[in-house]
Amino acid sequence: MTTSASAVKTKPEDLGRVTFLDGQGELPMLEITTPWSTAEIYLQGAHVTQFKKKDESPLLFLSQCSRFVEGQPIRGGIPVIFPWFGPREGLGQHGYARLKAWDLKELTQVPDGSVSVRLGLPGCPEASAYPAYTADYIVTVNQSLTLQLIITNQSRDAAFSFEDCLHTYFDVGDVTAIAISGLKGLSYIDTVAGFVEKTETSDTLRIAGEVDRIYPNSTGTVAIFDPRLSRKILVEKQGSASTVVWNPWIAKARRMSDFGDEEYERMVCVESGNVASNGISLPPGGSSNMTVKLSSVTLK
Ligand code: TA6
Repeated sequence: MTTSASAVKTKPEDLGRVTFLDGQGELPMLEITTPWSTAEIYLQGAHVTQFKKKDESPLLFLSQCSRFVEGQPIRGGIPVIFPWFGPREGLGQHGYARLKAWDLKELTQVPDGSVSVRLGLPGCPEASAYPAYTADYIVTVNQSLTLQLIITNQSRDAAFSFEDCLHTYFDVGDVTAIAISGLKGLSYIDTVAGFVEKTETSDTLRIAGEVDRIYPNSTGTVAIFDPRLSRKILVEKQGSASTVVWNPWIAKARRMSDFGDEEYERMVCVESGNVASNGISLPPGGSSNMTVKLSSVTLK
């Protein structure tokens, strides 16, 4: 017997809930609760700072030393990197999208209990260096966390070239005990070794020092096996051609004032984007849609 959706009444307590509040540094944020999970999103940078499934430890790492100051990046969670990745002469690192307060455009309580939030990057002086564009970010919270970054070239006559990246910090039990799979056979730029190009030959990548690698043309799923937290994290994606893996290790951790000296032990960044040779050039009216799904399964 089939039951039409309209006949099935979702009980209010089974719907997801959104609470608006002042978070750290009095910055406005959304607290999202679903039947399976909780999440936090700051309007500053449209920054997801936490996602946690019930009966599991947080999926994302957030530094205890992070600043929560308008116009400054939050350290941890999922920084939205746009319209450029990495350092840019005379400009900040990783673009300006993560420094701006995004507009809340739409909140959706899905009958199945999921919650979806759509945010838009407002205009800003820095955008005058580019053709007219819009940047929309949709965060969907349920048993997993799905992120969608949609960039549209609103110009009638100019191409719009940019890089984008969801710079996700994952919480791990012990970074030296994790194994990262899904990168074997790919070439990568080893920025720690002077940006030389190498090939990933191992089945899994392990972290035993500073790692800062850009894997171009990397479109597949990456998995993080974490024996300490007895879980496997999956990073599945569409519309992303680059993967970046980063851990600052000891010396760089010490140099970062918004990052605890020992915090490198509890995090790894597996980032999904379109950077360097995978940068995007949109024709007038064109759109890009990068979708990244973050999920976890318990290791038996
Ligand atoms: O994604 C890796 C990386 O580019 C590293 O080189 C490191 O700089 C990291 O991003 C953090 O950058 P941030 O500007 O947030 O300190």
